[in-house]
Amino acid sequence: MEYVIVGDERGLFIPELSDYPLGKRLLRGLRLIHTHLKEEPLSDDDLTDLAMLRLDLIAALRIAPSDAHLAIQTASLVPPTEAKTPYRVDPPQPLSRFQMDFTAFVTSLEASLEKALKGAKEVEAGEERGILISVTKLSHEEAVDSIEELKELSRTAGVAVLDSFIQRPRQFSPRYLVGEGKMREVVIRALQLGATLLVFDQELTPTQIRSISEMTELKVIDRSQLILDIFARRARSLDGKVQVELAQLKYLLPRLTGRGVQMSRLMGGIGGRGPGETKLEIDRRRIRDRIAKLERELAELSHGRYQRRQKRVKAGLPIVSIVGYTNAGKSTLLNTLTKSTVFTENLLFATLDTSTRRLRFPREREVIITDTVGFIRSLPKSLMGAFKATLEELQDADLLLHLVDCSNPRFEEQVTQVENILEELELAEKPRLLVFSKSDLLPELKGKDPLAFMKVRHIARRLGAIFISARDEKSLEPLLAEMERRFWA
Ligand SMILES: Nc1nc2c(ncn2[C@@H]2O[C@H](COP(=O)(O)OP(=O)(O)OP(=O)(O)O)[C@@H](O)[C@H]2O)c(=O)[nH]1
Ligand SMILES: [Mg+2]
Repeated sequence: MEYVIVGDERGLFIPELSDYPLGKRLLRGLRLIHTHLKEEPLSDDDLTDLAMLRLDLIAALRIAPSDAHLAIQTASLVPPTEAKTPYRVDPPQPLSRFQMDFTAFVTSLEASLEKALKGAKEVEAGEERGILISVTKLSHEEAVDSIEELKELSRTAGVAVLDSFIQRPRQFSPRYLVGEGKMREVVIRALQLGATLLVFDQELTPTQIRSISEMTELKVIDRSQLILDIFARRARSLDGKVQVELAQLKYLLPRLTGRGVQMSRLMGGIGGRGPGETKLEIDRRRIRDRIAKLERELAELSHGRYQRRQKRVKAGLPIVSIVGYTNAGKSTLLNTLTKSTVFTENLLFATLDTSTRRLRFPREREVIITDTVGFIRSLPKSLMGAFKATLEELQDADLLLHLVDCSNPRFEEQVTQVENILEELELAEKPRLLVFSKSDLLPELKGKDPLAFMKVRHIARRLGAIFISARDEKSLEPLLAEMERRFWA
């Protein structure tokens, strides 16, 4: 007997079961046995508790007022493949005849739940398992696009995606974004699939984070936190680290409720990264102090950055900056152009720090070329603020190369997003060259989806884009010729 709970005729209040954390286990390790006074069967609330708390078993003892006999009714969870509902409800029977070898029962239930999971998705040990949720008024197509990108972000952050839901409610709920019933459904499904994490495609308000985390022990994060988490993993330079920690703390501050559990869940980020375990106990004031300190550090760092910029400007060489959506191939282009080895990867946000190289043209001509952090839709405001310093370098550019991965099915939307962000950064007036890269993938696209291929060609012509393949030096000639023409013709 672990807990004795006294309820009233309306129901029970089940305490936080923090001694029995679910973590990656599929069942709680607890049975709930309770009384029903009016001979009523297991209620919807009972079954919701069973599913939300992942109890091993729920039982109602029914006292019939007419006679003194006790009846018992039990219900337990079932593997997701077996039925529509996540549970099985047994018929009531007299307690005197009730027999159950519970150990055998729960062992076999656990085994069948495990088995159903294994069949569904290979997940590496230790990996976070996420359910993605988009609650939006966008069209279905746009919502799918956005959640596809969220999948990419999850992959980059090392989260295995188990399932995704798109909800398009007529009205947003201020508490849960969707209605409470729907939210419960999603949580139950998540638990059924053995998820450890809910990832929302929309930015959650502090209230929403709080009420959703109160409903479930699953970690709850949103798109912005996911991006911040990726940045935190990838920051290498001191500059980058300071900027990311600053953005994380600023994001966190209004979302702290003062409750230890929640705070640790928020601070933990994915797999407990983020600002770090040791800081879990710090309160708001200390976070504010930390923010102030980081801001001072950043100001000092920006002095160094300013001097480097001055040097570059003084050199009097034209400055070309490569901008574009994340994963467009910006770093690859810089590498091929200047035979360098900036880190590239087929994941989002491979680059966080600016790299600068010299690019030689014939006749002793030179330009300075810089590669920087990629853009993405719904870039968190706090991150944008934090990276203002890095992005400021774009102000010095004489020419922006807007690089587009034209093999990406969402390239058109990505062009628009980049244009919008450039506008926000007040860079819309800068001379620009639109460059469609990864053109080596187009023949394959033409075979697979001729219509999509024609669309790429059509849009490139309409916008006056130059085709290149950043991996293939030869293909860069038209681009180099155009740059020469812009600077020296
Ligand atoms: N097929 C093909 N792949 C490319 C080309 N250019 C880049 N890639 C690949 O695309 C992926 C992303 O390249 P990166 O150069 O890291 O892209 P980026 O724009 O710097 O990305 P972030 O720094 O993450 O914003 C890598 O796997 C590259 O190898 C190309 O022209 N053709
Ligand atoms: Mg890069």
